[in-house]
Amino acid sequence: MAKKSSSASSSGLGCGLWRYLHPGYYLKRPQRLALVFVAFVSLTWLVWDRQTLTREHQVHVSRLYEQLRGLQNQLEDLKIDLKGSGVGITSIDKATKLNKRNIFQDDPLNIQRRQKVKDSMLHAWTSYEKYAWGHDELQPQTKNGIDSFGGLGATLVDSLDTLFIMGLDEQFKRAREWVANSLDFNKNYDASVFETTIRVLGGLLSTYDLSGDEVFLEKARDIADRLLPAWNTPSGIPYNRINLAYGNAHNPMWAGGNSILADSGTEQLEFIALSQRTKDPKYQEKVENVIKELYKTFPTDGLLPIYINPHTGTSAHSTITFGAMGDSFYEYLLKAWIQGNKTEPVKYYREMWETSMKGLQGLVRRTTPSSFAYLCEKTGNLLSDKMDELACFAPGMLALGFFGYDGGEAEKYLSLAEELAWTCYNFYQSTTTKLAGENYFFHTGKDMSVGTSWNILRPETVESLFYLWRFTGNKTYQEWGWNIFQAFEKNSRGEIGYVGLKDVNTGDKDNMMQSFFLAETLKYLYLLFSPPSLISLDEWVFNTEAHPLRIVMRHAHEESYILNEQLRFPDRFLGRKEGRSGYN
Ligand code: DMJ
Repeated sequence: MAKKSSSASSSGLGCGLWRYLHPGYYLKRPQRLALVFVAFVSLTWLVWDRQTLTREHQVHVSRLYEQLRGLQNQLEDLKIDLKGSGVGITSIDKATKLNKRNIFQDDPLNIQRRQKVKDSMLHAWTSYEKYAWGHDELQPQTKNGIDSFGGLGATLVDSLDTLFIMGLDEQFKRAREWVANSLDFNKNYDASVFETTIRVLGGLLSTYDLSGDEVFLEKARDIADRLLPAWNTPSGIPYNRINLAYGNAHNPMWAGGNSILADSGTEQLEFIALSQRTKDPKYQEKVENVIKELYKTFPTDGLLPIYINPHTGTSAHSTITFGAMGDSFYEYLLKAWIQGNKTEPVKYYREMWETSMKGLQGLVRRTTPSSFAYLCEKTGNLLSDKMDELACFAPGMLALGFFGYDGGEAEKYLSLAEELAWTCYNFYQSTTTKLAGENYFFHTGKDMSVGTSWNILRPETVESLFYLWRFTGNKTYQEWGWNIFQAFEKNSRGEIGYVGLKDVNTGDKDNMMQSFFLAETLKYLYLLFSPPSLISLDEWVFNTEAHPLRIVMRHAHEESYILNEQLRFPDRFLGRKEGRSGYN
């Protein structure tokens, strides 16, 4: 009986429910139709609102995460200071304290992974030491050194701070001796002002900031003085090549006499840092003048073509891109603002950067079928669906800059940063070797396809993963970085050093270990698996070659600097130890 009655009632209920789905039911009852409509609209709004809330929540969490890290650091500093004011504290006590601070958020998997990255650095460095010592770069297949930058020991100088940060002391000492005794800039060689600045000057200044060893500052001043005449042009926009021995400067023929945007607008951090540390304003004046000159004709979308006429200071008809020849100009607008402590005298950098970011949004398109966001290039009014791997620094830049925005804007830029990072990661994932090609094209219905097929050990994607992990705390970025690292290990590591690939699908190898592999790729990977207090982004700003420069006080009402000794070198021994102890 019970069974029968239950089945009858359920079929009755089925019928009853079914009539609510029939359109005829509502046509006869307009009030109920209105009710259903209102319910539908409210539900849609609720779901949409939940998504917005989730994103807002993510931004709040990121901000809180940053604040928490800052407070943890301050607390540990206070503990160190308190103990330091007592009697008999040793440097080792202090270092132990610092290591405790650095253990924050550390875990065994990270320790293991950074040890692997450190092993790779050791392998790359040892090969360089053995076969290319003092030369600019190692050619691993032919086992020799090559002077692609005029014989300035580019790999050695580019690697100094990585060795220091990883605690490779013996290697660092030997490199330091070479800098002190053998590094000679008096070369009859037409050097690239940009490459020499970001690799050599940047490397020396960073190592000075980390170690406090004056030899690096002396060498930094020497090379900067040799580069400085490049800015003596009618507009102040520098020529991009200069003879290091004789000081005559010019632009490369292939650029039609023009200066290149990235080459002309990526010296601010290094030259400002040098002025701060030497208290000689001449370096800073030259490079800030470039930005002031560009400001005069800065377009409303903040996007500049890659060629500038050094005589008039105006743009020549050419491509707009966040890839080759444009990239780091935009990066330095943001970073000069950070380097200047985000104060009044550097506000215009941030304003220009924010204008450019509006322009960047206008270049964003999405692929079909998978909706990967990418950055187009633009010539005149024509957009081309092409993106360089070099432009994969942009997600990191957006993550670094999003804190300066309020509410909705911040969410928008963080979200864009995450989307672009996903695309860049897929540049890697979509090839046979799992290493990215040099650039990509996006055709309707086909998502992404490799254009130029080589991979030369570039760092941009892991750089962005580093920033995104630092700002969101999302471990997915560590996983992606680890996968990329493993692909380098599998395809690029040889018996001697690391090489690039001629083709990311066939795996054919080239014969060059680029200096930025040691300066940037391995450093960002190491930091990706280290506690965030190692080279804290509150205290350091990375130049475009991943050389961390210490942020120094800049005062609103004067253009000279007060070098806050405490800020610069909280403790020489500690400064040295901070990067070393506890990190394997
Ligand atoms: C590096 O020298 C720098 O990161 C520069 O800004 C761009 N190119 C290389 C690395 O790919």
